[in-house]
Amino acid sequence: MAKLPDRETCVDLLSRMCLIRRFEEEAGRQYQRAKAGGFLHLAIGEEATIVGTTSVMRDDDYLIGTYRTHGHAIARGTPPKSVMAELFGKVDGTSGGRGGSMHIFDGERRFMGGYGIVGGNLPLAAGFALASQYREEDSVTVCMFGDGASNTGNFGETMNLAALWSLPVVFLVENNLYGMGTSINRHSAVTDLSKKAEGYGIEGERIDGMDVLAVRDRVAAHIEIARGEGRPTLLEASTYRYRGHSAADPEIYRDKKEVEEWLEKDPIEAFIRECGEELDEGDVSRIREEADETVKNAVEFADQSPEPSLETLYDELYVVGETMGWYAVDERSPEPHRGEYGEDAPEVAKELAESGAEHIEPDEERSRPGVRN
Ligand SMILES: Cc1ncc(C[n+]2csc(CCOP(=O)(O)OP(=O)(O)O)c2C)c(N)n1
Ligand SMILES: [Mg+2]
Repeated sequence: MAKLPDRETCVDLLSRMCLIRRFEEEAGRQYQRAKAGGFLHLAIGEEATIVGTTSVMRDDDYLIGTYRTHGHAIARGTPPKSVMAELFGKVDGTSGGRGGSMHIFDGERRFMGGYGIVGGNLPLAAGFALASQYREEDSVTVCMFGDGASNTGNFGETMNLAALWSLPVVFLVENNLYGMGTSINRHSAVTDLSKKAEGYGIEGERIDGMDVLAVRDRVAAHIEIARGEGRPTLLEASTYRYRGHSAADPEIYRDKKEVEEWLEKDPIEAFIRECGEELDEGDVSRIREEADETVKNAVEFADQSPEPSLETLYDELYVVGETMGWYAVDERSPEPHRGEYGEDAPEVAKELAESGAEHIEPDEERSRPGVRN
């Protein structure tokens, strides 16, 4: 068992885990109230894996995750009010309200998102690590993804190149036993996921993802390998999500008994027990009250933040006006919208088109199949 750190660190770890738990509970509630749209994936139960990992990362290290990453951003230091505002689709959200729950991003804190494509973040992680190597910087990339993602082609391709090119990246699979409604026994031929490292000639290790101190201890060791020796490794954290895959999950694929068994290993309760006399009841309730307060303020902030104005609809897009114009189909009103025709396109898009990208003239565009008039 890992050694208990000093009191200040214990308070910090517990505070972050409690904050994520409260945030996620409230996000679920706000989703039921239709304040947050799109999809919503909660990480309740996975707090020790998240906080244990971020607690041993340096500020200049990169973290990249999946669509279940409200907690990852918060653990990295993103203000919960900015994350809540993103869920609400408001301008003060981390992506200006354009990404929503699955696309939290905070470049300043090197939290590189937030991706909806299962396994899509792995090659990007290798890219960050390659950039660090190329620039001769000693920052490390930590890439967190699910057990389901470990079956994707991206996983194999990325592990191979990361190993071949000695990239400073820690691949951390958050094994919560399910990919949507499919249990690991039904989706992976090898269920000890750390063994998948062997085929790429790198080290793999399985850890207890419900134990924040164990996660801290082993992630720190793996980060050290990446930073000091420039070698990638694979860590598998055994964890569990207490809620459904997303907010709309009837959970017919697992027994209530299984959930109850895992509830006994609740990472927050387990850590409070482990802290023993280091933290008394007063400390714990103060930490919980602070989390309540922060989340309450986050909801108020998100509520008050304005929605992005309609005029900004086409802002931040890479391509405006030059391709088929699917973005211009707006069910709400029939007239042409900004960006629908080539002549509205900004200069840069025209330059791109002239240098080889497809440029369709308005008349031609309208006559193409599938293009709505
Ligand atoms: C490439 C791709 N295929 C399928 C999906 C649909 N999908 C969304 S989440 C998910 C399950 C992924 O499970 P896992 O990697 O274990 O992550 P978890 O949700 O458990 O955190 C699937 C199949 C997707 N988003 N992207
Ligand atoms: Mg999973």
